[in-house]
Amino acid sequence: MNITRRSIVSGALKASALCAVIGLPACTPRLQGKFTASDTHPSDYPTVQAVKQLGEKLSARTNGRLGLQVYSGGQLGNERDTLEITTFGGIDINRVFAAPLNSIEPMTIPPNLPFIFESIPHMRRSLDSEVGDQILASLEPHGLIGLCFYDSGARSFYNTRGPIRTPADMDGLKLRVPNSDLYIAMVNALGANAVPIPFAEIYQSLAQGVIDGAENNWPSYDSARHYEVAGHISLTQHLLTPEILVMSKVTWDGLSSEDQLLIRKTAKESVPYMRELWDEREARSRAAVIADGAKVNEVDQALFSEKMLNVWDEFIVTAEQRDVVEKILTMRGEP
Ligand code: GTR
Repeated sequence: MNITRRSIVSGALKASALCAVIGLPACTPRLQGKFTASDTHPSDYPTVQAVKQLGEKLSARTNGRLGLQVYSGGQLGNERDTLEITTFGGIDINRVFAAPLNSIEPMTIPPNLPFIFESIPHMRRSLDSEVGDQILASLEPHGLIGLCFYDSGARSFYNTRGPIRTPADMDGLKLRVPNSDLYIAMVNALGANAVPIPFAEIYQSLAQGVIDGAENNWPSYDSARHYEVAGHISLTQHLLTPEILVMSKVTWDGLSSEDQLLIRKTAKESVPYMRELWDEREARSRAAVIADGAKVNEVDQALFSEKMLNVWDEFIVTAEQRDVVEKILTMRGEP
């Protein structure tokens, strides 16, 4: 469906007004017909590399008519703010973690449930199935076109104080979580105090003692240098939640159906490439932080899941969410 010039302009206007209000450098004018793409990670991170390659492919396939200008390192703002700007059309493409979408669309809750995926292959085959398409499609009424999922590995807790072996070791710890009520409930259920702050503020908050710890995957722990200030990482691996690549519906509606198809297809094609980059980077980051002195300890996951599983009932409330959760659970145990 094509949308009128006026609605594109009004989308852009709303976006720039919003940027001005929240003081973001976003809403950059589109450079030489290129879409703007946002990512909180630095340019060598697998998500950014995958989106860059997606842009190159789009450009090659359209003789340079389509392309991407990737703003990495959180240049356009934190994920919550950039998502809002994306819905207004001020940013065209946004690679975000699935958690900040929780408050926008309840169908993004299932892949954020603790311990729902039993392994990386289980997570990948669930998101590659119709379940993944159902979750991606659920974003459209919110002004976002879900293009694909990227890997984000396993998230574990790390902190400045010492090894976490049982939930009792988390008692009273101030732990940073992404902006999602589910994450707040999950961490509070373990006896810690959840503190939602943007990703870019974690390092400083750890260094200043505003928080005692956080949770994330090996590449983020490494690349944002959190291991320098929170040197104990405890392998709870409580989440295998993915990243999501979204496009602004304002931008999308201004494209021909051929271009829409090309973008969807090229985005899906970038997934295996991203996974290759991810697997390599995860191993490299793990080795690097250990070599730099991070102390790693294993945990008995059952002690953590026992406390965290109650959040499933609290956050899975609609029939559609239940359907997705059931489908994911039936995909367990396959090779
Ligand atoms: C990372 C994810 C980021 C960001 C971050 C967080 O794993 O790639 O997009 O959301 O986690 O914890 O906020």
